[in-house]
Amino acid sequence: MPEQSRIQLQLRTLRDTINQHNHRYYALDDPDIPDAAYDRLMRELQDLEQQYPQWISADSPTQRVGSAPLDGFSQVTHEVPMLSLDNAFSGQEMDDFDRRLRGRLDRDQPLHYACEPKLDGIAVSLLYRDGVLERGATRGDGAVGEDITSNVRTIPSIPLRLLGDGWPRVLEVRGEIYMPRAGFDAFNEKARQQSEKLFVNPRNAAAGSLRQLDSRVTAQRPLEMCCYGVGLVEAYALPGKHTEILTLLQGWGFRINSEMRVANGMKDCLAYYDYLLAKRASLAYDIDGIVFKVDDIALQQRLGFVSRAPRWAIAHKFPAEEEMTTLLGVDFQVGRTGAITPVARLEPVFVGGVTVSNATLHNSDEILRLGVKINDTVVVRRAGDVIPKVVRVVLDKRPANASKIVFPARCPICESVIERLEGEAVSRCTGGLLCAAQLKEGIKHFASRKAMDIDGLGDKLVEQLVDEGLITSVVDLFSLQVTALVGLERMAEKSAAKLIAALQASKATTLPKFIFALGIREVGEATAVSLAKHFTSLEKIQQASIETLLEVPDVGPIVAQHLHDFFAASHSQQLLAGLLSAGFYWPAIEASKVQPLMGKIYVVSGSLESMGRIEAKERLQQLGAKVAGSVSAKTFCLVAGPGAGSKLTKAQQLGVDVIDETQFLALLKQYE
Ligand code: D41
Repeated sequence: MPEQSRIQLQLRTLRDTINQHNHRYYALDDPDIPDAAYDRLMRELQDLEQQYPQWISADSPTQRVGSAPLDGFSQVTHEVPMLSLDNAFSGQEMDDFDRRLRGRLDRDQPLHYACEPKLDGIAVSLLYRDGVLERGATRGDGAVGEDITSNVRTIPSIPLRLLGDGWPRVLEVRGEIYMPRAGFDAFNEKARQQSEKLFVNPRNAAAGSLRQLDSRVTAQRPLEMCCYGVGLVEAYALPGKHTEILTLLQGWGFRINSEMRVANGMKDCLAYYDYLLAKRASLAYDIDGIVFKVDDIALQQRLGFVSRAPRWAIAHKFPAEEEMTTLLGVDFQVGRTGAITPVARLEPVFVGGVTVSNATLHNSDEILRLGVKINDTVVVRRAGDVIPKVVRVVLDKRPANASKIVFPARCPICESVIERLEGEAVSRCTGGLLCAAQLKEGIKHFASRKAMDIDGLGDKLVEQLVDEGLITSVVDLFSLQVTALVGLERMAEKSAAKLIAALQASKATTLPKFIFALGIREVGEATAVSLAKHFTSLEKIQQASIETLLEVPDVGPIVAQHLHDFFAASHSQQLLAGLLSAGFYWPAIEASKVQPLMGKIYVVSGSLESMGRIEAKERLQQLGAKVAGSVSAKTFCLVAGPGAGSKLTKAQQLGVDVIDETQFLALLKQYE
């Protein structure tokens, strides 16, 4: 094929593909590929068109951002076009942007930039005449949008009448309508209970809600609006800075983003980017980057715009939280309690800032819900530090060789039968401690920091010890000899002797840690502490009936049953006898000891100078407090060191008491 027609074909194919995605995204609120993949297609088309400007067609998707308005809403022509934003995907591209602007302005000094989180919502225009909301419209393609007045009127953060006075006769405010995450989760949860269709993400939920022809439906949706600029303004001298204009709008009753800052120069901008990227997961709403705008309006005017985007603004995109990749296969992992977790093996993909090659598929119901097959193209999501998961299948890309995922009937490790109890989502291997996988996980748990804290007994070593047949239970750990250990990978005489000393040292423990280390189902650290306090001795816990177990605070019927089953099983009795004869001991617990913080829930967050978080937690527990992992309305007090982050924000939002390290130490001292 001649070069010329090859390129034209490539252009046409790209445009067709993008148009199809546009239709699904804007019109159907049902995107089939992640935003990042879409952005890449657009970039590819833009690059190609830049090389061959003679073949740019008027109907190319690069020539309008957005899609045509739907039937049912009347059209609105924006008197001042709503521009689009250029993107930058790296610090390098940001530096290039800044250099370009300063070059154009012939300026050496740093520029002041307004920094705003880029909300992932729907851009809208609100028109006020004599202070009264007259019309709300979507951005549409920037030139023509849809009249959604009756829908925007239902949104509480949009003033129907401006506050104060002295506003321009005609004022067009522009901003983003979005659905905060909490509202989205609640909405989807309700839809799920009523077996209705779920929204893929908050952005599509916001778009779908705004596109309702019946505004009573829109009124039920938790939408918010945050403004980022003005359009048409008649007979009014606006302030000379973008940030001052937004502050003025705030005074008239609009919401502006509380994270907005002014940065002096590109270095500041990049620091702000890092700051907000770290905060991203704890924000109440989704953002997909930062918008940087030259703050000085006179400079904005000098810079002007190219095609449909201002030269003076740019969106620095965050790493995408969703990406597409191929499902290569599924492994079935066996956990400590025998729970079988299907894990997707993926073609490695960069998502949420790291390369991901495994993602959880949770359980067999989830595989059914997703309708996923091996060799499918799937969307993987990794947000914050949350473990990556497969969120949906791209059915359009299903290959001919897609094959069904078969959930095994027998344990892949020990071949015991896998069972799934009625009413439970989890399938379990019935092999118990005869299953090498459960044994390994149980030993890892026993040795872990919050349990027996055995230095030098890491996961890899536990696996070797079991695989080599050196141990068949935790009790065997305590009769290991240096001679048996030497010869294992990375195990010289010195480290073997150290490990044996650490095993020896671990025998001096506390009753709660000992109970926790046993790995009884549903018995976490907090429950172990409650049990120890209530019964004060191991014998009494072992002998307790279900009724007496239920008297313990935090112990419900399920936990009581698990405890009872555990202590009734002969292998548990052997385990306990073995550990006690190996020499485990703990200080007696005085039943009558006063517990001044009894019933109070504390949370410890951030770093403390005088002790680690684990010690801080233990000191609080000794005083009777319960220590939780996250802040909720039930939290009595948050002990916050530097870096307390989202827990601190949450505590402040909920009005929970917060104390710093000095106050914390004073509290401990008071009860010494
Ligand atoms: O938060 C946003 N999504 C946002 C979007 C923002 N904070 N600022 C924006 N500024 C502009 C310009 C500079 C063109 C006035 C925008 C958008 N535009 C925008 N939203 C959708 C298309 C363009």
